[in-house]
Amino acid sequence: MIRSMVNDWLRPWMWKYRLWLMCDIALIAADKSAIEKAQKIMLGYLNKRQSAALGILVSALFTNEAVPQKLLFAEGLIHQFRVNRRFAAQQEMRILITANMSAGKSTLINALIGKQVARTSQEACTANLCYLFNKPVEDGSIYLLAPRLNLNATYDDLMDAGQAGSSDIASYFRSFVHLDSPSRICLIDTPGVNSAINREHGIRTRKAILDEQYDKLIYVLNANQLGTDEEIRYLKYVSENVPGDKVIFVLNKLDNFKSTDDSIAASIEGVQHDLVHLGFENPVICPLSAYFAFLLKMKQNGEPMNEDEQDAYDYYVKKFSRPEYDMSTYLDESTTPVQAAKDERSALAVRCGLYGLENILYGGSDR
Ligand SMILES: Nc1nc2c(ncn2[C@@H]2O[C@H](COP(=O)(O)OP(=O)(O)OP(=O)(O)O)[C@@H](O)[C@H]2O)c(=O)[nH]1
Ligand SMILES: [Mg+2]
Repeated sequence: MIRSMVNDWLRPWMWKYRLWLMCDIALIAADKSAIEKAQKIMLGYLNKRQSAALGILVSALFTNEAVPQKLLFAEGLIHQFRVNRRFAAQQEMRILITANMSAGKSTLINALIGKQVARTSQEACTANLCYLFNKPVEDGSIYLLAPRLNLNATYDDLMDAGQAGSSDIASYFRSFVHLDSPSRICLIDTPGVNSAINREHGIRTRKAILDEQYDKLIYVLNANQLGTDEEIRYLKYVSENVPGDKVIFVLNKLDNFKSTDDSIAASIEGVQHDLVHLGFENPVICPLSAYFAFLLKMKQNGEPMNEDEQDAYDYYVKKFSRPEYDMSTYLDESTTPVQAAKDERSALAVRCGLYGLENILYGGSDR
């Protein structure tokens, strides 16, 4: 491409084009040695003054200093290259999410990402592993990386890919926790382990627990269905095969609790007691409503909602304004947000438990 463009004597091009081309090459290649190789090829066609300008551009890509005045026309591209480079240099944090069927794994993933990317439903469940990667910037599109590359995947594309086999998706993660720069994160969605109809699901997930590389494992417990034999069997499996300090428990669907019949505090205490009994020494338990958290992110980002979602949202806003539904009060002190929430939605994110969980996952605590 360089040769065909630079070596075109019939089409004298403006000096800016040459430098834009270099920026494009840098953004695509990303790798320093490939960029230097491209620079070397280009130098073969340039005079001294032009070569110097190209050199200034290439060094501007690899510093964090202010973009030189002469290169301001390409500032956006240079800035993007720097952001991508910083992002790529980070260590990726991998988080595997597991549970029995319908505990809310996929809903939780959608809540963490702030978009409907994972299949959620009562009937059609997650059948294969799905890897979801954070992107360095919000560019408004969701990438499907595998099984087939699609740089603007629709909801249907994502669902079809998930049915066909394991899939790789990349999307910007819209987090409530403020970070100076986005982190490299990979969430791994897994099939529910206790499907009687699809025994394969449980086998796939158990294998993933053993074979996948991950820094944290989120175990989702359905608060409306605690202590089943299947749950206890699987908890034992996790406690025997995963180091305890990697595991974070999410006690989900607490929005279904009725203050007259159920006590969130007592539930957490019971779960804590049982987990210790099953071999988890000092379990971290995050109470949550993943569904409300998901709706809240949709609202926060101005995504359209259907009538049912809007009704559910209004109902939860009211319910979670009551003190006993403030999930942050049940969290360990080290994980509660330090700063007061700056607006109503952030306050709700704290109360529904999402903020506390994001804080534990992405920073803000020692865990
Ligand atoms: N009320 C309520 N419902 C929830 C919550 N989280 C998930 N659900 C519902 O529970 C059902 C199952 O949720 P999913 O997210 O698909 O569960 P899953 O664990 O991914 O299920 P499998 O992939 O089949 O194992 C869906 O109907 C969700 O809407 C929650 O916090 N509150
Ligand atoms: Mg699922």
